[in-house]
Amino acid sequence: MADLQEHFDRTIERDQRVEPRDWMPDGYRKTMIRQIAQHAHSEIIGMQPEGAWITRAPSLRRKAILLAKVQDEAGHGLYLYCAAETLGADRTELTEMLIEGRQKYSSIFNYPTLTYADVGVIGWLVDGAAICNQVPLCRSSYGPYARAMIRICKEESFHQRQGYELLMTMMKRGTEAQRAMVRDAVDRWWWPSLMMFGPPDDASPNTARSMAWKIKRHTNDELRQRFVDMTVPQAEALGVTLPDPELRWNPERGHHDFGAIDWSELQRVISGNGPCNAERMAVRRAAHEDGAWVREAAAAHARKASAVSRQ
Ligand code: FAQ
Repeated sequence: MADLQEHFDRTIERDQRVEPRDWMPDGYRKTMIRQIAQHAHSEIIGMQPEGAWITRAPSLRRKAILLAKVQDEAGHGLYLYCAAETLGADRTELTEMLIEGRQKYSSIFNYPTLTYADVGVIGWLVDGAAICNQVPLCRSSYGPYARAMIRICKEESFHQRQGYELLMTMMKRGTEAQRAMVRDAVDRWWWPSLMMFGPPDDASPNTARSMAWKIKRHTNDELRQRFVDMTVPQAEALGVTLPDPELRWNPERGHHDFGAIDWSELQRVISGNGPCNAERMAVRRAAHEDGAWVREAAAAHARKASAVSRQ
């Protein structure tokens, strides 16, 4: 046992990857399953806010782009569930935990998408925040998760660019009404995007442990700051004002200062009381129930195929 622990510690210390068949402490396995499952659930629930606009996209080109993006999110979810399975988690159980409200998904997907500008702002800010958070996770200590992140980040980067390009079009070549839609969407999504990075470091129960295990490479506040610094010049190029009067460059810190985040809002949303939590869960539950016949048919087909191969 001491040998196994020592081997694990050395793997982490040397920045090598922990692989599915390696021994790992129970706490590490539990933490990995929690984070990967929450991440997978976020991708799957995250299809809903933008998916609602597929039938109302303003052109064939926008519809094709949005369809591709939402399909990517489904792919990311499935990919991540596979990574959780390498740790011994059961995908059916994970889905049940989600639809029974026993496992979390990102707070950001509990806000409504009111206009098509929201599709652009989700791409720009939400995927932008996701990239900021996930690029360092390509070096996460658990091999299957780190490798999944590499592909996912490439696709997230396309998602971010399509959102920014959509907003650029609306701001630079659109009507005054379209510019107003963008400004309104930015006002509504800015603060929730900052909350995606999780609670502040001094109120984050998991950060210290996850940093020591190199599951997380940066703290929640470090990544939040990186996101703000990255986004401010992009907002300037777009010609939109971020809704924070305290946002300004601080030459001494070499970073932007920003206003206080309303952490009670994050708590409310995480605990199920955001604007769309009930709707998101109802849609997910209905999709699961409607899909029961597909799962049964696939299982019956697999049974038949294995009976034939045994003959
Ligand atoms: N929402 O101690 P910490 C996407 C939970 S991107 C809900 O700081 P940790 C792409 C936290 O899980 C979004 N819950 O936790 C996309 C923990 O829960 P517990 C998904 C939150 O793990 C774009 C508790 O609070 N990305 O889907 C949130 O060290 C567009 C205490 O927090 C990922 O999941 C929150 N915002 O750090 C798709 C990235 N923040 O233990 C569609 C991977 C915290 O009580 C469209 N995950 N919690 O059950 C991570 O990097 C980390 O898990 C953090 C949280 C940074 C999210």
